[in-house]
Amino acid sequence: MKLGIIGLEQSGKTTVFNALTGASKEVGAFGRIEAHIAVVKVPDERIDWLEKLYNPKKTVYADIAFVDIPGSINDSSDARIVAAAREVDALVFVIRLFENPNVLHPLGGNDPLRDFEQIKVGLILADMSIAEKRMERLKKTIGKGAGSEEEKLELAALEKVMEKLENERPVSEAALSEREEKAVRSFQFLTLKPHLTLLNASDDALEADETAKAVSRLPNCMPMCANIEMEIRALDESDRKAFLEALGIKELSLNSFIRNAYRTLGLISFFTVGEDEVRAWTIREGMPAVTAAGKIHSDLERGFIRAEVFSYDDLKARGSEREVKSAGLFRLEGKDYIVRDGDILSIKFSV
Ligand SMILES: Nc1nc2c(ncn2[C@@H]2O[C@H](COP(=O)(O)OP(=O)(O)OP(=O)(O)O)[C@@H](O)[C@H]2O)c(=O)[nH]1
Ligand SMILES: [Mg+2]
Repeated sequence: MKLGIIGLEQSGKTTVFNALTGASKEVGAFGRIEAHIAVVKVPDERIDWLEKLYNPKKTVYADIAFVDIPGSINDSSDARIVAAAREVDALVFVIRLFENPNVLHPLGGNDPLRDFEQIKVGLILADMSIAEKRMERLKKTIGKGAGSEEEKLELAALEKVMEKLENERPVSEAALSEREEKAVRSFQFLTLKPHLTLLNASDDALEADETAKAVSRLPNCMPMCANIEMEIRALDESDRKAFLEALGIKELSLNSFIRNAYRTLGLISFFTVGEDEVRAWTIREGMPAVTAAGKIHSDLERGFIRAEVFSYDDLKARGSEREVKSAGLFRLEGKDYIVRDGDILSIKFSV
């Protein structure tokens, strides 16, 4: 899972990136167009427990890659910004609510709802520009009588997409058929991506009414105080606790952010276990076993025979695989079985 951090200029994107990942990229580097990437492990008590049970050579947690996309997504003059945003699975809007007289707000002053709308406009314009260019080419080809059936389908899909965008609506509302959706998938429209919002507030404003009001009006939003968290992340583990306590902060935002992201993006984890490796895999809810198998290796998807499944909860309650089996809680499932959160899978395949 790759999350792209976007927003207006100087809203604290790089600060949020450092705070969440523990990186130490330069902040306040206005005008520097360089994306950063960092991977964080997704904490999961279930993996901790499985590790103790199986004592594997290797334990692998699920991970999330954060991409810090510099500048403003509304700055269509820089194609690199939009290109970086296209490559992620979901977007994190960073919206400024911190007070800092030394940092100019590009739109004059703090107004989270306005900034949120502004970011959405930026995404819509970026998508329109892509769709327009492609439609022009397709129309030329088809006009000459040279268009294939696929190209005609693609054009029809893009017309649906454009109709939404022109009405300032996201591509996600275009109600494309499965074939149409496939025909335009490669454009990676930004307004098709799910998004979360992080409100970057001053440390004394986390509990303020203004903050609570903004959080309640923005979708999938949580507040954080990015520059304090960034400083705390940079401390030794032992100093960290004392600082958090002194500031009255329960925990750093990363864990609750991840929980929020899993919920909002409809993500779940399944596990593979054994003496060699205990590992968590993140997938979207509703994924059939055969596709989930493909996350592990493409051969497992191609040569899928069946999945052997039991649940983490049953294993934890019974204490061993043998007990799970003798209780009849061990199942054989086919390709179409919808994988559930906490399933422990073993894929039988032949290629
Ligand atoms: N007081 C205060 N200042 C902050 C906070 N977050 C960021 N800043 C300051 O705002 C400025 C911009 O922060 P960055 O994290 O570089 O912002 P950005 O969105 O990455 O900026 P660009 O990538 O250049 O668009 C820096 O001077 C930060 O120190 C905050 O929570 N409180
Ligand atoms: Mg930055």
